[in-house]
Amino acid sequence: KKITVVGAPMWLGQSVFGTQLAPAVIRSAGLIQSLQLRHTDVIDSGDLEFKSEENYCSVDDIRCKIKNLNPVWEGVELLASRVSEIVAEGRFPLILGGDHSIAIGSLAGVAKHYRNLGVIWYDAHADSNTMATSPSGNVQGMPLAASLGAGQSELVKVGGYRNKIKAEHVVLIGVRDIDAGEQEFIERNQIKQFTSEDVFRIGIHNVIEEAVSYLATQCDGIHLSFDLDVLDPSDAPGVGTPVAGGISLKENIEAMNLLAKHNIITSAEFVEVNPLVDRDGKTVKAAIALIEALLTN
Ligand code: DIR
Ligand code: MN
Ligand code: MN
Ligand code: MN
Repeated sequence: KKITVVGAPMWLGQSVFGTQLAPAVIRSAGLIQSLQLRHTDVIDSGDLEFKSEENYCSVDDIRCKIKNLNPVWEGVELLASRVSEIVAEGRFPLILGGDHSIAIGSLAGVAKHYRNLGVIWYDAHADSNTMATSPSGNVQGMPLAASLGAGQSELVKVGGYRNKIKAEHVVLIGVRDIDAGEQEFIERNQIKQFTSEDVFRIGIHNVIEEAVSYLATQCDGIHLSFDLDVLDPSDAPGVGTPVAGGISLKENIEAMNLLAKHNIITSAEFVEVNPLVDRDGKTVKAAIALIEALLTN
């Protein structure tokens, strides 16, 4: 694989300061060198420059319902352009978040190059809110809905087009904290999901095999969007919104190994690592181990 690593140091899609530091911390823990041991062609294209000041608009403005809409929107537009260039160069984009709002930009950049892009969305959450259903106003909780064409028009039209992906080409894995509005959205759009309970019940191996056979025949590429909060907080404490009852690092590494064996992932992002709330660098190390497992061949 020819890999280009790009950092998307965003934190304004949620409220806990620190996710913007993740790309630099993950690099200094040795990610690039480790990838270069496995692949002859790895480029580190550095971090995008995002605004870092919170931006609240006046309370009577409808756009206020979405926290930091303007700087998040500008950031994801920038990421969409960069990711699109990487794919156009025939390279594999490995995107380091940043909070999960960046997935709007990643998908906008990638999906342009595919007719039927599939998405495997690893998360404790469903990220399917719109400003109408969001309990928090955080864009972090909206990227899947926005990419499917639902929500605030700026976020829906990133990259200059809408509906990056189709609902039938999405698989959620590890979900266990879904808001009422999200549940309704998932049912209405018939999005395939494997909850953390499903993973415990049928095993991660079967979950991945089912997800792969569900997507492989229909999709010409598959983007992996990996929110570290899918892991159990004991293995990944360094995230802004930890949820108990998650999947172990060991099982997630097994999942990445299986995806690598199938050789079907064409782009990937690892998001929501927050070094400021991490313990002993556990979450940073987990992210690196997952990336290494995914990108072994
Ligand atoms: C919640 C939390 N559903 C929200 N979402 C998170 O704010 O919309 N996603 N933390 O990763
Ligand atoms: Mn998420
Ligand atoms: Mn999450
Ligand atoms: Mn189809």
